[in-house]
Amino acid sequence: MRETATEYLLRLPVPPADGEVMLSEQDRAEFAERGIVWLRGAFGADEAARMRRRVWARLARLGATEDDPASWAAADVTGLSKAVNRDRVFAALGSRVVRAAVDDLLGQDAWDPPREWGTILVTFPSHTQPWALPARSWHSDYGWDLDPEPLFGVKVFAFFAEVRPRGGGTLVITGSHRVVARFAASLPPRQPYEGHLLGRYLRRDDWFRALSCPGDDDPGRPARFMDREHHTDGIAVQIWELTGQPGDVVVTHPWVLHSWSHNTGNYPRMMLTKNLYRRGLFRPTGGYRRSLGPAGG
Ligand SMILES: O=C(O)CCC(=O)C(=O)O
Repeated sequence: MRETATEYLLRLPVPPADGEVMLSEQDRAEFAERGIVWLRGAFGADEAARMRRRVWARLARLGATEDDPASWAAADVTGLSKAVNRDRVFAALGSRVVRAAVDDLLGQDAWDPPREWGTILVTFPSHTQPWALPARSWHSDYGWDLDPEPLFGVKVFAFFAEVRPRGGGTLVITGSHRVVARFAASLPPRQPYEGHLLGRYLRRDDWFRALSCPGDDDPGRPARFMDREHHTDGIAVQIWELTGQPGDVVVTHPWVLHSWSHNTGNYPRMMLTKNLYRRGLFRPTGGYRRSLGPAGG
């Protein structure tokens, strides 16, 4: 086992000497430390506008129209993503910039661009209560039983409408991938996968315990978690709200814990998210391989 969780996750593929490199050294360091990389303007504003038009066309069938905010509350967006995400307008998320950044993180030719580029996340504004930090929904979409190296995937978030602070953008716990890695490294060999073990491990720390405590309606709660870092055994964690302009993309480490958030803004939150995996991770018989081995094959 390596000495620190940081070290555990630092080994990204070495960029090819002659190929295109999208991420700077600083981006790579930020990804290793905080688990997040920003790609501003990763696809076109015009492409984002086409995505919005596609979503509004579908929403119109549910009774919600863009120019009538009073019509938004009644629209049930369940199933919206499945209904439209195969539309080719969303393939714009797989832009040259995004693919090159994923190449930098997973390695060239180590992953297959997906057929569909995402789940569409729409949250209408609600002003019935003040914006609050959720307690219960923090999770990662990837199991902690995956081998951390080589990096087994990345989770991509994209904005196709402007998302302002408190406008429903996904909340992420920066640095949490390292906490998950440290947890995974602390387990005995062949530990059976039990989802609750990670939650139990996190709650040993006051900060994580307070975060997941329901009914904490202290108005200072968001500031406690979002305005400063907390150090848990030497790893800095902090909650960041993903905000951005149409065409911006955020790539996160697959173990970064995240949650939905309330939209107390004035426009629906419109984002896309896609979980990408290293090639060969899934078995043809179902489930994923716990380890791909040093060669990743
Ligand atoms: O609605 C959100 O922003 C959260 C999305 C999420 O939890 C996920 O994609 O796993």
